[in-house]
Amino acid sequence: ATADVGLIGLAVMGQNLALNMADHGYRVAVFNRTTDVMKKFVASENPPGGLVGCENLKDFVASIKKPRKIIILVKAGPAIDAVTKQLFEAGVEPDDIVVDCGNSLWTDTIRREKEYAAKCKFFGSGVSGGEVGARFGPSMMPGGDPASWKHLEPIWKAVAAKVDAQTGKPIETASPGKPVVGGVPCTTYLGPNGAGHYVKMVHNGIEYIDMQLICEAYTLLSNLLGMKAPELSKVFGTWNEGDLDSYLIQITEDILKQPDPVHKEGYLVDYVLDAAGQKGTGKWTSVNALDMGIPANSIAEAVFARCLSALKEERVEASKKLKGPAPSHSGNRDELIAAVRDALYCSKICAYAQGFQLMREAQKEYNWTFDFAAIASIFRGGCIIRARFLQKIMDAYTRDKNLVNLLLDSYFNEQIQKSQSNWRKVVALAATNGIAAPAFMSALAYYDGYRAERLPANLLQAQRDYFGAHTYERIDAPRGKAFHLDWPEPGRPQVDIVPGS
Ligand code: 2AM
Repeated sequence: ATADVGLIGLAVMGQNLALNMADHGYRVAVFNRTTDVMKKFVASENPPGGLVGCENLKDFVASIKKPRKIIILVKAGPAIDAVTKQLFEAGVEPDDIVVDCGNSLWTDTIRREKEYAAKCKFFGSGVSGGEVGARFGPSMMPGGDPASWKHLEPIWKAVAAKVDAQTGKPIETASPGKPVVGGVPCTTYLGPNGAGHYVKMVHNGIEYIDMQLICEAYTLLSNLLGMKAPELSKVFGTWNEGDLDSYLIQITEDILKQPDPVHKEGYLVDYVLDAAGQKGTGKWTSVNALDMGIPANSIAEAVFARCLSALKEERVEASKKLKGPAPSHSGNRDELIAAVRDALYCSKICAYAQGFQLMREAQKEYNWTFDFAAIASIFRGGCIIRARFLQKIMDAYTRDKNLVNLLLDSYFNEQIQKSQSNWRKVVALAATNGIAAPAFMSALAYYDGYRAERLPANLLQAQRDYFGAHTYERIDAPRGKAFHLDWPEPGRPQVDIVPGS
């Protein structure tokens, strides 16, 4: 056995992660169900640590030093179980560590760790950063048995993205065979069993809303100001130099100036069909929020926005029948651009507040102890939501590790105070001009709801008591004490009760 680590599943992510590890001097055994893919890969690449191409799982397992560290990067779902079971037949032993680096549902990871405990150490790790991230430094979100983590840690720290220790900015960038040296790695042990995959899921939920917010800024500016793609690209370019500096804003700038490869004129974005796809992590995040009763409404809104977009044919028909105002704007153009920027920033703060609130709740449910500053820290580089903003979140949780909600942090509170009138203006403009901006709107509703000392749930509780005798609590009685009124029949006169009796 000569390989330091093994990797199964040579699709894009698998190939790039294997090369990343080998760039750091690890000798990597590789296997793929379709052998040709493996052969082509091994024939075309020659990274410093070396690749050991294996045509069957027995050879693969035999080629890895013990305790074996085996990364699985196959399609999430039943394939993970299938491959894991094949590994047992191929000679994997109880001390070997099998790491699922895919986007698995965290409850599956919890189940697998238990189910396979006698046969291997099953470990889960989120990996974010797409193709380039996997190749030159992703954000890695490991969760599982702490003793196994000790074996994985050197590899994870080596391959993860690095940020500058002082500024928190991603260190750009490695090239094949020349990895980044130094810097703070974007990986940290998150907790036992499904903790890594849970955090990765919430990362993706945040990614959904981050993307949706950018799309809403884009649609507002293009509809209200008639701005075209290259002009919008410049706006995003400017935003990328300030608080909004992030990977997603940067790629938006690039996307918007991309000419269409088919037509001689025009821009690609204008030819892309407006029907969004999704693979499920945003939905899982939202379902989990509903299950736990945590208001992650903007994350869910971003998922629904994709669902609504996917009803393309239905929308085309509806657009002929359902009327609304025609968007127009007569005010100052630069002021509106600045207002949309502010709306985006405030909404983004709410989106992250929701994501972190979810993790806060989940840790109670699963007995994890999350270090939120560390989580923000590993989101600073490598992953899709990497942004200057994450440094601010890290600072907030460093100031107060028990911060109840990001909105309550002094920095974020101040940012919203500064920008909320613009945020409200933009939401109002969206409404009066008939432009759907669900993420901006729901984030504002979250903000206003969260800061409301009194919500209309008093009436709601009375309604519930009225039709279902569900009882209500009173503001002048201790919490938990239930009251019920024998409500009069609908339409009958009010029962004459003397207040206080
Ligand atoms: P393939 O090249 O043989 O299709 C992404 O789909 C990766 O997961 C690919 O490397 C694919 O292998 C692998 N994969 C998907 N389902 C699998 C399964 N049931 N067993 C093994 N590998 C699988």
